Amino acid sequence: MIDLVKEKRERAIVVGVAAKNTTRAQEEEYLQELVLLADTAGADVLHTVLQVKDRFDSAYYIGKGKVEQIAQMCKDDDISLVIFDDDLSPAQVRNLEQTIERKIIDRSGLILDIFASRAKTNEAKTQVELAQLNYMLPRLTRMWTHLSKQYGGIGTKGPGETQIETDRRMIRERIATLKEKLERIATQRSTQRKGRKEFHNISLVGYTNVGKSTLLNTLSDSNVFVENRLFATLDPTTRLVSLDASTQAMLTDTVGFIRKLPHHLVASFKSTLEEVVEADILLHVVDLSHPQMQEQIDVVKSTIHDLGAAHKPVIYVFNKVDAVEDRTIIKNLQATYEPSVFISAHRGINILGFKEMLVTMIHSSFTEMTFTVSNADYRTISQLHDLTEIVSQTYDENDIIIIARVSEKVKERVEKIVRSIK
Ligand SMILES: Nc1nc2c(ncn2[C@@H]2O[C@H](COP(=O)(O)OP(=O)(O)OP(=O)(O)O)[C@@H](O)[C@H]2O)c(=O)[nH]1
Ligand SMILES: [Mg+2]
Repeated sequence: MIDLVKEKRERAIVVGVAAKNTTRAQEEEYLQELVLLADTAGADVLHTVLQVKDRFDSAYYIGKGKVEQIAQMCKDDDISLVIFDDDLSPAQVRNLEQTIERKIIDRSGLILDIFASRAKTNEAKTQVELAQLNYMLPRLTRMWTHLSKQYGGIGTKGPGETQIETDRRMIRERIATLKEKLERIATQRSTQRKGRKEFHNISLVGYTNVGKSTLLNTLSDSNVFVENRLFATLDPTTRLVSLDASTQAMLTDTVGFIRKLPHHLVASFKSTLEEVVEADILLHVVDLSHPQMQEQIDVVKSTIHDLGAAHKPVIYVFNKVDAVEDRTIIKNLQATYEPSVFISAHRGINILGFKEMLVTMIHSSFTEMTFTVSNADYRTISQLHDLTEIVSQTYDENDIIIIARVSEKVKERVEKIVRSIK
């Protein structure tokens, strides 16, 4: 894979259509996000083209007149790449390439490209390659291959030239191999997760760039990569976090969500995203200062729903409170989102209050139990210490009476231990 940072930056145009369900203002915001994505991928956007149209053109996505206008802009300004905000059909890509004679890429292709250049671990690389091959399969046209060779750069990384040139059967074989590999990795991951079972597992979820990794760093005093760019994090990171003197939890930071996340990517990242599904509590981190905050919340909620995790307890963590002046926003959000907390992960504002809220939520799932154990039964005593949170221990002649808080997670195991005492 090529490192984008060292590569020459491409010159690009972004194109969007405000069709029936989208207003012009909304599409303008979407295009701004697309410009950020392009920047992350290593392209400088010189022009933004927005067309208001009842529906998408089936042959060109935009009107033919606009296509010709873009072709001219490409010649005038030495543009190498044209990025479209919606997914294009293979036929649309072909038609656009023929008229514009530049590389054409859609939003999904661009996101896949960013993932390809950012993937570091074996698992992430495998997941991205699988998603890319699935995305490419219907788009394998001669023109596409020809153009990718001619221009290189964005949209041509990942599985590599040789695979693009091979026939579809070989790609399908490669897809099957990658799937098998991912299944093996998923098994390993689930074994690792079992090892963390007695801890409370908490997942950070949220739109990209809202401050999830910053929050993980603040809570765990660690140094996870943080950047003011989309998709800084791809691989899940887990840290043991102390919430108060007696409560610890495993906190997992994972990939951020975005609107129109390519479904191949979601499918490929299933094992990574399973971290979310397996968590006991979700922290839905929101960037309070973002103009599209509401839509970002909705995108994340629907992604959580798609992952089958909608039933999990959620705390809405409104971050970047330092960047917002209007306090009435906070009052309104408090009424709508419950439970919620307002913090600045970066500046460390209200982190203590947030930890208290988390501890309360964890403790609400605890039951207090009393155990009478023989003084000499070291094994049971030590097991209870490992699995529960001890409230008190009193001694009589032969026994210890232990009062402890037992979480739902370990209740079954503790009950089994108690049965073996009797
Ligand atoms: N003003 C302000 N900026 C913050 C705060 N927390 C994080 N940021 C900034 O927001 C940007 C994104 O932070 P990250 O922690 O990388 O966000 P993320 O959600 O992990 O992003 P991805 O991994 O890309 O999905 C960085 O520039 C942070 O410095 C905060 O409390 N206030
Ligand atoms: Mg991150």
